Amino acid sequence: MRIERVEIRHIRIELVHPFTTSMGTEFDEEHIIVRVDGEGLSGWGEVVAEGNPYYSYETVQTAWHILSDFLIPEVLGTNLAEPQQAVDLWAKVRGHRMAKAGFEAAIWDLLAKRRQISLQEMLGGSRKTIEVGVSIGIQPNVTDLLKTVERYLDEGYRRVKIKIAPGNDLPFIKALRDEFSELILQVDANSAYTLDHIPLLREMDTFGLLLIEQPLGYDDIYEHSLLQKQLATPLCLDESIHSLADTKAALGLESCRIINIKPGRVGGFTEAKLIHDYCRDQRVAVWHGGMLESGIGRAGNVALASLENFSLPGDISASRRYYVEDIVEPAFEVNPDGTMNVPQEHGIGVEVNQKRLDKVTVRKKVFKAPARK
Ligand code: OSB
Ligand code: MG
Repeated sequence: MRIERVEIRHIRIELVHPFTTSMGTEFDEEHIIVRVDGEGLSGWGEVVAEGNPYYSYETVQTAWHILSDFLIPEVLGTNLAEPQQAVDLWAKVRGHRMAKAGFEAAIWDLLAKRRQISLQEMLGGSRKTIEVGVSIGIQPNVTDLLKTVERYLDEGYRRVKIKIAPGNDLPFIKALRDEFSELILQVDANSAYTLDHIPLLREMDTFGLLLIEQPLGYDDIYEHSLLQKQLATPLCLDESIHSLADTKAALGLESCRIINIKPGRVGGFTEAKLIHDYCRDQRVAVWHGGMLESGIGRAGNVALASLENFSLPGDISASRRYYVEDIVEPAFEVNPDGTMNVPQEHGIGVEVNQKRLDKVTVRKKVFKAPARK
């Protein structure tokens, strides 16, 4: 299929609740929406780089630059039959994995629509529903946290992740354990601790947590291996894992026992699948992380999370947990049993609401292939 046109939009959507982590507080989310057109069909993807370089070095600005000046020119006007061809075309671009992933996702959607199959089928997933959880930001106090968790449990979520940081950890975890003894609970530090915190982390080890996510340096693999030896709770790496190679290093060094897969962080569905398959063969559990995506990115996450080895609930929540209005229809919902349905229509399986997309668009750029000679 010839790639005729690519459109990128910088979007900004207001969050329903501010989201506080060890990296700061977000009130809205900035991402890039990629639309790829060919043969009268449109494919959609979302670049999850944020407005600031606090989670990743990539930002909306760097991704805009890399897409405009390197990735789009490489692909525009070429004939693509497989996403792998696009991956190969921009392999010479080092890093900038979020920029690549959002573009690759749009190409997957476009090619799935041409084949008249769902993105789920094209990725190799089969489950009709996936288990989902909710990621809760640092709350002002224990009372607020308990209320927030209770509300999400009422909505059906079966697994809760709370963000932690030094000074905002043990009392919150203890209060949740006292109140909800059976709760499937995990914590995410976003690199807020060091090896000096080992005594504190060993205390955290006593609360029956499912996992502790990225306690140490955002690019570290070695020190996590030292920490893992001292804890019974599995560590899970997020920020440190950018590729299959990082995954092999982390598992080889026993730096973690669980891997968080986010297609944006690892450069797209193609690399995500390699990591998924490697972990499956090593009998290591993976789960699907989240980047507060709009429905466009969420649709891709849901399809990917339907692969067999995503055996733990993902950070994939209902549209309304994030945004007042999603930019896709239907919005994503969580079922009373804590699962989410995997769209079965062609491609991402949800429709983009153009009016709502226009409303959240900050700027837009269109690239057209030269006319065929
Ligand atoms: O560390 O998993 C993270 C959101 C933005 C950046 C990093 C992270 C997160 C989340 C949100 O935890 C998960 C979600 O999308 O529900
Ligand atoms: Mg994380």
